Amino acid sequence: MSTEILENLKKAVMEYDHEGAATLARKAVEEKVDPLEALNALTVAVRQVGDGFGRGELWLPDLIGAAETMMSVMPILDEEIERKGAKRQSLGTVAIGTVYGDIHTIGKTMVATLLMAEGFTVHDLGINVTAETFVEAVKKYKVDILAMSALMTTTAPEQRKVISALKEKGIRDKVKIMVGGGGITQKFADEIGADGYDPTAPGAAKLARTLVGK
Ligand code: B12
Repeated sequence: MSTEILENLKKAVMEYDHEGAATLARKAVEEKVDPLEALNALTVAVRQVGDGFGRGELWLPDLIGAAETMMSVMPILDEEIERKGAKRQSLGTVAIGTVYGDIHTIGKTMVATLLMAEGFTVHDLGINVTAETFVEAVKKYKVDILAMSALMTTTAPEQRKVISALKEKGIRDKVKIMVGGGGITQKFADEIGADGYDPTAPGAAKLARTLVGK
């Protein structure tokens, strides 16, 4: 049954069927399907559309349709994930955002949700976040971990810029930095001097625990 729901969820995203996807997401919650698996199914679907776009077989409206469908159902699954992870002591404070010039929000929001579910206090700075805003957030919220997402080869270098800005302000060593997003690799993370990288949202939550030693 759960496999059928997940397959139908994928199909709904690929067909931009908002209502169908919402109904299936609610059904998944009711039938106790692991919300992480459901999120994963949505991710697979949106990536398939992205691959089609990359090959020139699909168009920007296809990308937008799939992304909007996924985003419209994420709150249903997020609520369930947060409910499951509720009532824990905070493991630390995280500020997260998608870097300047980049408006991709889905992966960043997934990571934010899973960090919350893991037990972190999370300040989501949103998308298109400038280096200055990241630096301000580190100071303002006294964050333990700064998490940055970048989806494009053109915006990945922004992560290096943020690390340089933190160094200039003399606060680089006060915070752990983790990076991710479709445009990032372990090699790149090492090159820019990040403390950690992971290609998945569940992996990001585990990495965050390691970074704060918990
Ligand atoms: C959906 C989408 C869009 C949507 C975004 C909607 C939204 N509100 O987010 C829209 C249609 C708006 C869009 C626009 C554009 N897009 Co776009 N988009 C995508 C697509 C299909 C999926 C992205 C996504 O949401 N993936 C699902 C999430 C869950 O994956 P993720 O973000 O990678 O996150 C996962 C991990 O990376 C990790 N993670 C994420 N963040 C972090 C952070 C940390 C700290 C850690 C540890 C882990 C982590 O956890 C997540 C879950 O496992 C990708 C294709 C792809 N294969 O990714 C193209 C893609 C990223 N886009 C691309 C392009 C070119 C564009 C546009 C320039 C198109 C255009 N011509 O206008 C614009 C750019 C706009 C801008 N300035 O940002 C290219 C980038 C190419 C490149 N390598 O540079 C891609 C790869 C498509 C392609 N194959 O060509 N896009």
